[in-house]
Amino acid sequence: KEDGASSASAGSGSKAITLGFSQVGSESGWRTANSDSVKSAAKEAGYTLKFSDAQQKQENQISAIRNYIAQKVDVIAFSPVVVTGWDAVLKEAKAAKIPVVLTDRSVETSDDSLYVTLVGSDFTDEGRRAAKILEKVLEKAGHKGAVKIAQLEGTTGAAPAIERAKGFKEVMEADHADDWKVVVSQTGDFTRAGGKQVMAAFLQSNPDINVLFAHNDDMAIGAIQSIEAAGKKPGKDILIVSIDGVKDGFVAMSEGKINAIVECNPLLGPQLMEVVKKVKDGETVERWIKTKESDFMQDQAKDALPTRKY
Ligand code: GYE
Repeated sequence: KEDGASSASAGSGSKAITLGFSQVGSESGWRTANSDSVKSAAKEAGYTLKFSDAQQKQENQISAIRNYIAQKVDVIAFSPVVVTGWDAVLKEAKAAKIPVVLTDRSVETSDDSLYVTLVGSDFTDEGRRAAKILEKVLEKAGHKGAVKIAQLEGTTGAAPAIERAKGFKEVMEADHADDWKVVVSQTGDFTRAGGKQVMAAFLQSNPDINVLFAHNDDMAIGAIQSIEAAGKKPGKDILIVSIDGVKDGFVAMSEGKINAIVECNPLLGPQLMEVVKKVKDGETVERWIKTKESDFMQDQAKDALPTRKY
């Protein structure tokens, strides 16, 4: 799906920048906010943006990138759906002398020269923060006894799924080896429908689950439907921690259904445009431009909700 150029204001002067952006998809509230941020920041900066949505398929992203190379855009930016399998197309971009900026998600590559920088969050740290905030949630709920955790993973092979699981596990194994256990873990592909379906199966196979760690709010929201359908209270019978901090996540938290949220900021557009300009001008940029974010407990939800920007 190609939206084509969405900025008409760039003109044809020597300063005009054409940016080709290949988006993962439109799987979540986070993604929608991220796409909006990229589009509006490009417009603001006066760039010509070529934007395409890969519908969570790597082959679509690869062909979008090939298109941008053929169109000789100035810079290519993309948010890779999974971490592996990019070397060939990135080498084509390099051969065409088109710099590549990663946004949001990272890639695994043996050749560091294949991309200039990553603008995005530290997902391993988000996983650690999720485990740390779960400690507070358990304490607040006065929870005693075994902690039986269900994990809803993001898209298999995607950086945020791999790293959030890793960070969470790290804290769990270091500090809670005796009392916490992930009893079931499966992908819900970062979607509500996925979260709902997988949680329903979890509740069948493991009715004694008392904690849900969801890699994003959308899957948590889907899971809440299945928890309620099973006659249980989300946020009470099953304590829920998720990641992102989208508006619907905050709504669920203010209703008492999510216990805590680790924020992951999708508003990467303005930073991306800055970096694109520097890269086009041949300036050196940091290898990883990290996003700053916070954590929220349920009792902060009502106050925070009106100020949430996405
Ligand atoms: O958490 C999820 C989205 O890559 C950080 O992708 C992003 C993740 C985000 O679908 O909601």
